[in-house]
Amino acid sequence: MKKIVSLIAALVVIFSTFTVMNTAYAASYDSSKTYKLINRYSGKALEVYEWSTADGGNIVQYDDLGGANQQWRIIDVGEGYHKIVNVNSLKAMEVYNWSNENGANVAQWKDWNGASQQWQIVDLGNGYVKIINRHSKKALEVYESSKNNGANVVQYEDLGGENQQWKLVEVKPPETITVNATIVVPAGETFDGKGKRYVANPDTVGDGSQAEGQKAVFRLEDGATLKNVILGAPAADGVHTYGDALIQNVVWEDIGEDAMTIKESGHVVIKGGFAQHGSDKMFQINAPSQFDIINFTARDAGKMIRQLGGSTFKTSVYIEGSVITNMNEAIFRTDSSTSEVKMVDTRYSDVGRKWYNVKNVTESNNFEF
Ligand code: DGU
Ligand code: CA
Ligand code: CA
Repeated sequence: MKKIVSLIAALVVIFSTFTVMNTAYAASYDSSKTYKLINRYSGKALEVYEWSTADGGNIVQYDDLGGANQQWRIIDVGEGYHKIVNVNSLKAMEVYNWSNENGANVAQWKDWNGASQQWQIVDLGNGYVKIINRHSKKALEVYESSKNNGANVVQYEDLGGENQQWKLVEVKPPETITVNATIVVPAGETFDGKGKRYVANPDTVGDGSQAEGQKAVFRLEDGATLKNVILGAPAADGVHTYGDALIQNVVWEDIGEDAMTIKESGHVVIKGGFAQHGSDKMFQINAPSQFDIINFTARDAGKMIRQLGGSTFKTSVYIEGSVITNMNEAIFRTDSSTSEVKMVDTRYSDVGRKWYNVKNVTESNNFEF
C-alpha cells in the first residue's frame, strides 16, 4: 500500500511538472498562428527589409508597422527546433552562408531543411525569449544594440543582452466572417483575405462534419488565386479547385470534411500555410492533376493526400520544404499505379505507412524525427 501511495505521489509530481512545462511552452507559440517579434532593447519589430521576396533578402528591425513582412510563422520542425518563416515571402530565417562568426548576417532564404535555418526558442521567464541558431549556437540580436530603423539583425555569442531578447506577440485575425454561400473566385482572379478568418454557416454551407455533400467555402475557377485566408471551424468542404490554382498562406484551423478538393484537372499549388485536425483526408484529388505543396505545415489527419478511391488516373504530387506530422494512415494514398510523388527538403514524424499504394516515389533530403 505504502509503495502504491508513493508511486502515485511520484506520478502526480511528474505529471504536474510536465503539465506546467507544457503550458508554458504552448502558451508562447503555435504553428497555426502568426507572430511579430519585438526586440526588448529597441522595441522594434523583426522584418524582411523592403518586403523582399528574394533569397538573401535582409532581415533587420523597424518600427512596428504591422505589415506581413513583419509577421512570422514559428513552425516546430522536431528535435526541439523551429523554423521561422516570413508570412510575406514564405522564406525561412537563416544565418547566411553557414557562418559561425559573431556578427554574421541573418537573412531569408528558401527553406532547404538546413540546420542554419533551425532555431531553438528559449523562454527566459521574463516575457521574452532568446533565439539560438542550431548550427552556430549563437543568438539572434540587433547588432550593436542599435535603436535605429533598418538596423541589421545578426547572430552573436549569447551574452544575455536585451538586444538578444525578443517578445513573441500573436497577430490575431482582424475579423471573422461568416460565409453564407460559397465564395467563387472567378477565373484568373485573386481573392486576398488579408488575414481574416472565414467560417461556414453550418445551415447553408456545411457543418464541417464527415457528412458528404457539404459545400465549399471557396470555389476557385481556372487560374484563380486564394491568399492570406484563415478557414475557421466549421470549414465545411473547404476549398474546391476547377483547373489551375494557387493557394498561398492559407490556414485551416480545423479541417472540415476535407481541407481542399481538386474537382477538375489542373496544376494546383499550395504555398505556405497550415492545416490541422482532419478526421480523414486533408487534400482530396478527384481529377488528373499536378499537385505541388511547398512550405506547408500539415498536422493531425487521417491522410494528407488522397486520390479518389478506386480511380486509376495519373496524379503527380510534389512536396517541398514542408513539415508533416501525425498522419494516421499515410502522407499520400492512391489506388492508381501510375500516380507518383516526389518529396524533398521535408521533415516528418508519425505518418503511418507514409506512401500507401504509391508505386512511384522519389525522395531527397527529407528527415524523419
Ligand atoms: O466513397 O467518393 O470524400 O471528394 C467515397 C467518396 C469520397 C469522396 C470524398 C470527396 O471519397 O466524396 O470529398
Ligand atoms: Ca540581417
Ligand atoms: Ca469532400
